[in-house]
Amino acid sequence: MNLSNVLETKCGKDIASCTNEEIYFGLLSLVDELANQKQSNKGKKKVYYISAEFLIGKLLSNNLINLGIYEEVKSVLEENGKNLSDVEEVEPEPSLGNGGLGRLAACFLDSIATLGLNGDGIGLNYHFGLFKQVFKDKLQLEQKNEWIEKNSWLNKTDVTYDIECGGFKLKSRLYDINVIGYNNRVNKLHLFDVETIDESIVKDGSINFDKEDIPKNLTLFLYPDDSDEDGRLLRVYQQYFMVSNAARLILDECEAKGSNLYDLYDYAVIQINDTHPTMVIPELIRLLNERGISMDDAIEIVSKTCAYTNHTILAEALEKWPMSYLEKAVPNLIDIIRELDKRVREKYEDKDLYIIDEDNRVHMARIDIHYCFSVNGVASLHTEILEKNELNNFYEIYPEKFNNKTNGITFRRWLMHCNHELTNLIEDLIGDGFKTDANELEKLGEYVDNKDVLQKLLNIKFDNKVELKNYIKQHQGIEINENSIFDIQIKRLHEYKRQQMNALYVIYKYLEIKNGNIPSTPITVIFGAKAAPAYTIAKDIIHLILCLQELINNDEEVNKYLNVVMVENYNVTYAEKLIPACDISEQISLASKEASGTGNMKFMLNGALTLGTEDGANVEIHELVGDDNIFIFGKDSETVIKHYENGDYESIDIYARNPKIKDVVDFIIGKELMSIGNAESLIRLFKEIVKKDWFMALLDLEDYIKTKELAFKEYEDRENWAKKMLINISKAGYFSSDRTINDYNNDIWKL
Ligand code: 26Y
Repeated sequence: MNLSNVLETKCGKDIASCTNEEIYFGLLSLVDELANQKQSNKGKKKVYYISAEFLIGKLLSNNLINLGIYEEVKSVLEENGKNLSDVEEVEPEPSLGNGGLGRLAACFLDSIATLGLNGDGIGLNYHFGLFKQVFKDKLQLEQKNEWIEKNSWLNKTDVTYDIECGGFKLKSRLYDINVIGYNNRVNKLHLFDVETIDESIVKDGSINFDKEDIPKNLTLFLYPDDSDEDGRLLRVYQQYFMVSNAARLILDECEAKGSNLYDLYDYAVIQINDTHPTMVIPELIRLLNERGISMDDAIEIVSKTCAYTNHTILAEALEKWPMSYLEKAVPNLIDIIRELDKRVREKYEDKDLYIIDEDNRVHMARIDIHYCFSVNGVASLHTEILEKNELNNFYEIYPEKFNNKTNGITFRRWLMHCNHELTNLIEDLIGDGFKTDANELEKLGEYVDNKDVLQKLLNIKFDNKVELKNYIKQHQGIEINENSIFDIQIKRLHEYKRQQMNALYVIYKYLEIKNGNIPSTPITVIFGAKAAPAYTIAKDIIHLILCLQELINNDEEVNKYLNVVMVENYNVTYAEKLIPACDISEQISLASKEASGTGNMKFMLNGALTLGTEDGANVEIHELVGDDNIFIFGKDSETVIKHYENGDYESIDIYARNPKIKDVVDFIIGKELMSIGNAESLIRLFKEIVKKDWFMALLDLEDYIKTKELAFKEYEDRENWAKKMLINISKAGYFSSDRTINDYNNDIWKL
């Protein structure tokens, strides 16, 4: 293929005279054509990964990489005076996810296709997806995120279903996105939409709409604000719409391949991503009943087909729907849910195992655990906590169902695409085998004493910092110092992730500098996070960070040594710029609360050192790199769990007893911040920390400050630091999602 000619034909004129937008659409059509040549839906058994989120990120460059034509496209464009990264800017980022769970689903799809496995994703086609974050007056505003218009990766299919919810029928429509494996097959991401959707009911610059008009609003947003009853009810409708379509599609595909439905599990395995798709269980049972299969048989068939992944132990994230909601939204499922509950009650006395509790709420995770053949956690500590604590009563009765699958990330996006320089260096040193077998990164270990290689690593990090600096300048007008230490915390905003503790460190450092204790190397603390629209304290934390940003960056005495930046509208695209530029990766959740984390893996792979607690996959990173190549602090999960059990943690004691901590916390309501910030918000946050501190930021603050200072000190020895970077990269192979998917396949899916 002569790429230059093909592309000119696609664009309808010579490349040099095309706009970036014309080139983008030309490339898009070229990619789709190449993908369709590869299309393969072969293999008797298929995994269906059902998820409310698929945080896939921009697709152009990744698809070019996976098709093996990235370099060629890049040089053809260069020959014509065009730049691939300018073309990339044209593509809007699909807004189909919110955080780790959605990004994990996207990495998994990449690995499933790359390993040549038969597996599709199923989800919803949210028109405005997760909101776009804008900062105004140092507060987060939410706006609708219009991504579909310029994103033609979505292919309209002729698949439609009639879905019956409480009160009305909905006509669905399936859209597909090709999932192109690296040098391998093409699978599908199936996204269902409702035909009657009406984007015009959302006013410009807002995310408000008439929540009651389900046929018009069903797929407008991801997790619409659920602070009111209508919002919560809408979520139930969304979930049912997603799984009812999924169930029909799965049954149709399996029947077409020759299944008599009694052998469904020989044709399909359904991975339920958290509890959001749980209703697929009763819905499948219902559809099998409709097709003449008895209740006993249907339950058995479905239980042999479905597997559940748990992503959290946070009580508030474990979904429990009031029966009254389900009666309203999904009347067709009520009898079946009651039947599933009845069978549990007949067998067990322990009320905590019941699906319907005393308050008439339906515990979704309990449906999964009783009626799936596999229950997995997402990091070894997380699975251990599920087995020993959170789900211990279930583990006692179903020990054989429980298993661990430590999360992973796709190295195509999180190394080859986002960090070309590092990828090239690695390839020069150890060849390109690591691209398909991530464990080969271990070979880098040979170079720990090679000064030339270590210097190259530092140079690449520096170049990436310059790139990030330019990107931030261009997008937010903020100037940062490429010669400073880049300390980065990017993840959803949540108290358990403890961005507030990092903010308290910033205050500590500010006060130190004011007192004349100047750091040897300047420090730039970077945050990126969206807060759920109704999560008040999370928004207060954003406000605090934005106040600190203004105060510190404008203070001539301090800003030479310390800067704070909260990037606006943090998303996958931003992560791809931030991660390669990072020196210190902040993974500071309260031990036991972060199921795994996957950002931690991305940073490690790109040569950042982790500053973290013994939580989630940090524990496994620590084991792999050893004490010398990570900065671990804070109380461990056992201690934390005991505090919760005994109810004996009082943040006010720490505040009152430790004058340094008191000074730092008091600063939140001191004159400097109160004069530039919103008093109500700052006072509320102050009180929360002093009086409640549910996620124990003050418990670990002292150790955090000490350990962070140590990390900054070690940064000064550049060569030694580069060694640590190299060791981190060389040990990252375990966190390839190819490894994770192989484990899922060997233990659960058996494709
Ligand atoms: C109930 C509803 C509002 C809800 C919406 C989104 C509940 C949970 C979520 C998202 C959860 C999530 O992203 N969990 C993360 O999953 C990652 C992949 O397993 C983990 O690495 C990460 O620790 C966990 O917080």
